[in-house]
Amino acid sequence: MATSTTASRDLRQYECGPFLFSDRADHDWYDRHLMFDHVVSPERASQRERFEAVARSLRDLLTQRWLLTQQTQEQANAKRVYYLSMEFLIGRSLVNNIVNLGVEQFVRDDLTTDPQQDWAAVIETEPDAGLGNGGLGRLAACFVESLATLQIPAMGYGLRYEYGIFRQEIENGYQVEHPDHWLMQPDPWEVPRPQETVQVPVACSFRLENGVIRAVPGQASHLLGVPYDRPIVGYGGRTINTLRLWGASSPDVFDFGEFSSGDFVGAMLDRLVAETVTRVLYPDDSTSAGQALRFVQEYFLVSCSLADIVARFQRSNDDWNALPDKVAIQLNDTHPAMAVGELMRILLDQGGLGWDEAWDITVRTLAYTNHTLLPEALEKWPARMFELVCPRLLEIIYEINRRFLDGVRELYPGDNGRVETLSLIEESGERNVRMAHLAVVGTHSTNGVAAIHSRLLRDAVLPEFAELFPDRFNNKTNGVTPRRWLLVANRDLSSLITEAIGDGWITDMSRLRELLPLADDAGFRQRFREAKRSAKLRFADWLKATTGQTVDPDTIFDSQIKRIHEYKRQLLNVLHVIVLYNRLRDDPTLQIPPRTFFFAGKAAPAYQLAKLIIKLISNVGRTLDADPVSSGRLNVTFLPNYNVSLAMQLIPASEVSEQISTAGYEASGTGNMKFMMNGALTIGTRDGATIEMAEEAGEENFFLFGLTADEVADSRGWYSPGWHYDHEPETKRALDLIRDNHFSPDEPGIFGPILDTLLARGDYYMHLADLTAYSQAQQQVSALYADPEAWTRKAIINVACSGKFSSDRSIAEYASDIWGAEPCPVGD
Ligand code: 26W
Repeated sequence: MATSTTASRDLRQYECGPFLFSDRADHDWYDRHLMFDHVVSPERASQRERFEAVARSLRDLLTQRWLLTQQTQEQANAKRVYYLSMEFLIGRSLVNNIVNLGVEQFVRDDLTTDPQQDWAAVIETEPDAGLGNGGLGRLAACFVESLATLQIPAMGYGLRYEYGIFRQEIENGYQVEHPDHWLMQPDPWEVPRPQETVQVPVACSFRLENGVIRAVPGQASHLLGVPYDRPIVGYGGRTINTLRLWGASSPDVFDFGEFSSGDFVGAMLDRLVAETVTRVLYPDDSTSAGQALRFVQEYFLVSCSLADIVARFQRSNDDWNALPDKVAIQLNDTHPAMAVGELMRILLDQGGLGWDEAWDITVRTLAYTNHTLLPEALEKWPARMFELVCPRLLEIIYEINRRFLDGVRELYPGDNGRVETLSLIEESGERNVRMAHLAVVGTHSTNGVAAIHSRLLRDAVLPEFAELFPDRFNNKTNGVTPRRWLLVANRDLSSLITEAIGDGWITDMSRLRELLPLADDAGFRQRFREAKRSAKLRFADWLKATTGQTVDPDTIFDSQIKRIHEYKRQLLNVLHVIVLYNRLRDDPTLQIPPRTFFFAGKAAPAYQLAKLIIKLISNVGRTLDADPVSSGRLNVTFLPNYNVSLAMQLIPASEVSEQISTAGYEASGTGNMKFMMNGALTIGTRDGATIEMAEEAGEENFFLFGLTADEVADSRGWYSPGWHYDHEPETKRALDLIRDNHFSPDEPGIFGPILDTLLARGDYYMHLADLTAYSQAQQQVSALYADPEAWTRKAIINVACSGKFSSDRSIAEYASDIWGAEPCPVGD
């Protein structure tokens, strides 16, 4: 540890990027935080306290730059991008901020100098900010990082959930959910800004009845949105943008009347109820359950963010017509789509504009990204919820719809079917607002997240809208930030790359193509293998230390890590494992390269079948472990509590990446990209961005298999899983082994619902249709692995061709095609 007796260092000796160091910007920041923030003597401080002290020192270090960014952007009155998202799956921030600030050496020499300290353990005490479910939330986090790296004036807006995505434990093979109280200890990155609190009008009031909160009509009130700002450090530390998360509160701390009459609890109730709005993230990935609290959350995000955006705009502009030139608002899926109605409300009711002018401004300011084609995920909200909470928005939405449908009738006279299809309102049964329709009509851009997804969105899901607004539909293939997912996560590989081609790739991933010739260099291949080996060893150590699980680094590391969902087909993966197991049981001398199949992912708490799939994976793992014929040769490991930090450990260590969704159902995938840039080979279907990855690297460097999206759609009418069961002996034997309780001797029959889905209920996601092709592709994987030189060559080619999948590329495309936003460099 640095002590205050250490001679003051000349900071200019460090390459600290463009920092404005004050005279005292050295080690005693850390000492001071350690001692004074918690009033603890440094030698007795806990690892958590050490983490906080390092983090607070870094925040001190970046503060001036953060302020300078705000000043510069405001003075330039540059066009700003606002990214509205119900989810930001941030993960940990400490190491990423150190790296992006470029202050590693400074931290090592001046902050964390105590050789007695286990700094790796200190890093591990930072909780993952798990404010998201999966791909959509992680994409938002990668995007704000790229926006800052590209120096684009931008802000992320989200909710400050007190409880993030649940912590998953596995007990006897079953998922058990525990609350994730990540804010239990103060978060050193966030800056509360109570003075910038905004009011959110609500037309109802909330009551606690029998332990549940109910919205009751009448008695209009308002909620308060308190901003909590987090620095988003761009690589190089030049631009530091802001992620603003809203926490809900109520105007009155408590009712003094009730308080003095002795009803202490009643006096606190309003506040308790209000704070409930941002208490917990909905853990439902890809099904819209239609709960009232979720509706209020979405309204709350939109209302707070637009009030803030408009206030910022008005600080430097006085003409509403300039809004689309100064402000671009991106809606991350339909979750914030109420912004269409809310911006109209502001322009009409606050700005006093006429309808046509307000509408033109609204459409030109907003843009919408779709992230899924699953029908059950397309949001619809009952008109009665709008009525209750924000009736003015409903009025405006009805008026938007009336005008829109008048236009449709004019274009297609007499075509009532079309009018019904296009309407923003679903009239059959309960009246619902179709949020995707609202988003397409009320914005100037609708984009999908991979080429195939954008095509299906246009041609299969919303063809009538595409016909009306052909220019609005476009594609922006997803990307991931190479800083977190390669530079930080994989030190071995990233230093090898930098040694070979310099460090330009960190901000220009297309430069990775310079690695291509090295695929044919035996010396480089050797070093590449060593890097992978060391990542595998590191992962094994980390796993042992964190969960106690042991893994054998001499096996192939094969990973499928993502939310558990039928369309992602974790079941297909297990079925193949069972096929291999049967082969070994038939012939124990069979040569199969030993493999560890890693699974990790959370199931939505209400998604029973997904939870049963976790149980099957766990039980198969246990059975194979106990059977001498498979033990040590086929390992199946379910890693509990999948999160960003686990992904950062496992992806660099993985050799095979499983991307095996039913074609047409995975909008893009982003995990697939992370594996590719870390030198794993992909076994996958022609789905999402995997198609584009194979295009970049060449199909000969991929293991593609199975039905295409068109084939899946075409066979919907006649597909029969029973046929595969009857005609493919390995398929039959795998299913029979499950049915015969081989994997569930103590709980006979538990996997019945899985067999029913596959055989009795038509196998909607076509596992059996693809199982044979998948097994063959897996055989090619095994065969290639037996030839390390050929394997490594393909792995290097994959890394070299992964540049397209940087979120810098995605963001540059959004900026030029959708936002019309440009970098605003922050000077020294
Ligand atoms: C309202 C319930 C709900 C919640 C979340 C519906 C839908 C969602 C998301 C759209 C699910 C999601 O995360 N989609 C994923 O988005 C990623 C980023 O674009 C894609 O890479 C994934 O393919 C897509 O599944």
